[in-house]
Amino acid sequence: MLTLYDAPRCPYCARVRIVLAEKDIPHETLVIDLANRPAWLYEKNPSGKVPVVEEDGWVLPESAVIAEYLEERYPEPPLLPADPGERAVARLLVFRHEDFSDPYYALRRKEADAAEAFDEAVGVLDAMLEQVPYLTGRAFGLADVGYVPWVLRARELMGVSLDPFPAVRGWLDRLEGRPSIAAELEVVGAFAR
Ligand SMILES: N[C@@H](CCC(=O)N[C@@H](CS)C(=O)NCC(=O)O)C(=O)O
Repeated sequence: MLTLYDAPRCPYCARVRIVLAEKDIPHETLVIDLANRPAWLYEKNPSGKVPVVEEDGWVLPESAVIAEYLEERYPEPPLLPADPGERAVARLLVFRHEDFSDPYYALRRKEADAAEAFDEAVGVLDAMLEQVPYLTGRAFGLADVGYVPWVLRARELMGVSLDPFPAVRGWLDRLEGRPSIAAELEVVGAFAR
């Protein structure tokens, strides 16, 4: 049985929750209180961060690596395109996620000019989504999973308006129709209340 060491607020954990839900992978969840972290977490991940997954005593940290592991270990339904070039482009987006998350965290820290910088980063996604329905390309997949937790939190918790970004809004509408993302929206809503 796979165990996810999880924190509901954590968007990196959300990536793993979404992949587990999409693939309907049997698992148990152990919620970690990040404000009062158990010492044993550092044995599983020296950085002390979540998410971490564990399967039969084997542990793996890092959300993007976990997502790829789950994709290979549980290939159905696929979350990467069949075409190697399209797979590479989806991976590139996840690899460059900090181009998006850096302005997101700057906005969360209320740094000067952060709102403009974050809008610019959302604008980059909007331009991509004018060309293709999903960040992963023609179908939903790991690049969408890689970004949606931050976009949901920006909209729901940080008051970011997506009105100027119709392609992002259309993408979110499509994603919110998926049970995995609807469940994540519930998680975010629970700590917004
Ligand atoms: N690169 C890591 C980042 C994970 C991460 O930053 N998790 C946060 C919670 S959202 C955490 O555990 N923070 C505790 C800390 O930084 O000490 C991943 O993708 O899994």
